[in-house]
Amino acid sequence: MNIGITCYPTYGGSGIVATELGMELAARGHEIHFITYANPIRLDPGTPRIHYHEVEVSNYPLFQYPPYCLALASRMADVAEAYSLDLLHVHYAVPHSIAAMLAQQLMAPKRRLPFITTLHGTDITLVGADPSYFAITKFSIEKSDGVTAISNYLRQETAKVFGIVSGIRVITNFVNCDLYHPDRDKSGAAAYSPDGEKLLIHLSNFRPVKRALDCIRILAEVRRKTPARLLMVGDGPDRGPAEHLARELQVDRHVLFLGKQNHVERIIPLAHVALVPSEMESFGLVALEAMACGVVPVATRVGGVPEVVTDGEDGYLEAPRDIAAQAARVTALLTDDALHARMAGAGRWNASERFCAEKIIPQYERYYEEVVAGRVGGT
Ligand code: GMT
Repeated sequence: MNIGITCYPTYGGSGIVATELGMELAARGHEIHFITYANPIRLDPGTPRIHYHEVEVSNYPLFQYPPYCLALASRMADVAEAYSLDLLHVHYAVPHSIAAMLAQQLMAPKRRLPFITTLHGTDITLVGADPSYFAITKFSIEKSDGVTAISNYLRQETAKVFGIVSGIRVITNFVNCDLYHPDRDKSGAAAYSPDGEKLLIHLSNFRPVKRALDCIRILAEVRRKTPARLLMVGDGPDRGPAEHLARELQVDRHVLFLGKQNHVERIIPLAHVALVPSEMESFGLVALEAMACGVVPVATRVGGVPEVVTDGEDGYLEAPRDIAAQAARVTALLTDDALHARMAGAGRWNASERFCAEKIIPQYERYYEEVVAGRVGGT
């Protein structure tokens, strides 16, 4: 198939899922056309059957806000025509779904161009529910030829927020289990922990919803009981405040801020525990990536996370903001090797059995076929 994919190309789970989906589909023989304003961060443009079409937004003094959505819609229609796209698949409803709907209308005099919207979370729970975006987001979801949600939780939220009750297919996020795998001796950890302390890791876009500062608080608690170091991967608004808090709590020598990293699969397996203290997650991709790498997630019991992490079996779930409870779980995992090995093994097993790319990508392929054949109605 010839598939157009649009996503936010920056650091964020929805862009990562879209990029990895595109690369998996290309590996299975599809021609994949990314239509975005920048090269998605984890995309290797040299990959066979991967094409990248940049959306340029021209500016003019009259425009206080350059009309990105319009530029995206016309680029989508151009690419669809030039490369005979069978469908558009957009990740994150706002504004990609609206742009796809316009592209479809631009193409309508020539031929049918179906589009699928994948909902990732804040497009429904925050942005889409904002009164200024509510009606247009609901409209574009309803006009989509297919809609997928990354968890059952998000499908239920979409019903609650938008009253859209049918026609949403749950296709969960996935992980490439060959790329993300355990590193049993963790010898590379010495580069980050010369004294041999076990590593904790946090990866996010450092937005307030991720509660990156809680990771610093958890580390300070854990270090009262056992040595540990923390790797903070990513960047965003809470990075500065987290650095400040580390100095305040006098753990700054034990925290390394690594910034944005393109190959997290090389860093995650070096850690023992992944901290995912988010206020909200519709899925929790980082928890899954950690499990695939044999790193035990200590996460929060929010949104779709319980669909990924089984509490007490392959990770722990605690209430958001409960630093003492999360720190106690981390301490137990760092001080009890048998417990850690058992949970790390269960995580790797569950990640491969339930969320491996080989299991999930065919679900997208079947859905594409249904949508192209017109067998899936609008919502
Ligand atoms: O977290 C966000 O601000 C938006 C979005 C993103 O682009 O990173 O994250 C959502 O999509 C991820 C990938 O599907 C999920 O793993 C995250 O749980 C989800 N974030 C939220 O629901 C807060």
